[in-house]
Amino acid sequence: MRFAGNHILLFAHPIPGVSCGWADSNWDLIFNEGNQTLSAHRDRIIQALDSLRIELPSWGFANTGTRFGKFLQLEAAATIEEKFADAAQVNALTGATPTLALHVAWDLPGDLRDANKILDLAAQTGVRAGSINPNLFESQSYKFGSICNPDPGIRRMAIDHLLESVAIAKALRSRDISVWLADGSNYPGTQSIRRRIEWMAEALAEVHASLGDDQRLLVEYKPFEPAFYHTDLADWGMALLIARQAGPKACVLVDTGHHYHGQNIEQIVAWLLREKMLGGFHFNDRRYADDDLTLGSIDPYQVFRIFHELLSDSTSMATTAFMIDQSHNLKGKMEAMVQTVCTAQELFAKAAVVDRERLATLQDECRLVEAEECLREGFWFDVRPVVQEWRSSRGLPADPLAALRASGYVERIRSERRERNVCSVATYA
Ligand code: PSV
Ligand code: MN
Repeated sequence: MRFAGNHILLFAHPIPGVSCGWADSNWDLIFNEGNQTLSAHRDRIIQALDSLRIELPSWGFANTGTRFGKFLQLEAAATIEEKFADAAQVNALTGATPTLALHVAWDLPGDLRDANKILDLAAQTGVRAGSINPNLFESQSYKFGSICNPDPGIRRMAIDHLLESVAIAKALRSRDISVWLADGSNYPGTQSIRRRIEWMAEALAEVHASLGDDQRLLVEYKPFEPAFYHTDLADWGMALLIARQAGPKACVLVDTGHHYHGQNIEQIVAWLLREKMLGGFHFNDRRYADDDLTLGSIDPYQVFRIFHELLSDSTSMATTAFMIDQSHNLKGKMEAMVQTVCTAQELFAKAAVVDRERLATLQDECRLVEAEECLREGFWFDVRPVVQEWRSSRGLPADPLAALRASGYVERIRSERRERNVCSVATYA
């Protein structure tokens, strides 16, 4: 077994001949206990890594930008073929990303007519279509909202797009349709918050009725942006209520970047799990607003705590979709995606280390410091050697980032896509 040096040192025998007043049998006991603990940690990590599948976003491989402009990357993907190829490369390096989330407007501009092409790409690359994301925010018609727009004609257009998205998901055998509404208003009094709730409820009920038996409607909330006064679906409470009203196949999607500062996201996760309403995550990190930074780059402890809540619920892994939602403007997109998947695996492995049975006892007995230390044991445990061992035993590169660099993949796609990318800035993704 290969464990990090620091853990072995913790349980090392004393230097022979140097007496510290302890019998050798005491050291043996500690040494054996230490080894047992390490072996339990290792088993938990291996099991956890086997169970973690992370979905990549097609838009994460494309040139995207801020509202101030784009900084182009010459290797960025522009076609759906390129997005699948890039996703397949990440999957080959990490072994953990078998699906690709698709945004209908960017990836299936021909709607259902493009489904066969996607199925062919999935067969060629080994990466399946993942969640289907309708686009209710880019059309000029949606200036005052989509399914919450006061104009019934525009609401109809938005609902039809949602129904088309469900049909696309059926054709692609995708379980999840992820709905994010940019709807809202910028000034008090300019829209009826209450009537818009009713329009939203009507629309989502109609869309829910069209879902297949195995399909789900994931409802994503966001407190602000693009709307700056009120957002129709602003937080997890609103998302929970509207999803409940839509029907039993609707649940909530938690985008980690979509919260006010100081909000306790793991508590939201715990509630949604209790209510059996957690459908999935959009992973990213942020310092200020919806910054699209790399998962765990700002606050890895929070991601760890979210994973700890998930692992405290025995059914969560089967029902939760783990998806990345990051558009990198400065980092290389391929590198950033591989780095994100590795970070998710490491933080998930750390959460797996927590001895939750012991933690429950300590919590019941209100042994506060011991309970906190029991949790922190996972966070501070260096999981990287076991994660590497897991990768090697599954035929994967031990260091996916180094393997990406060594593969020459980024250089190759840069030279293939360079000419086209230099002069194309038209679309968002
Ligand atoms: C909105 O900020 C969001 O999180 C939604 O999930 C969109 O589909 C995605 O970002 C687009 O980048
Ligand atoms: Mn999102």
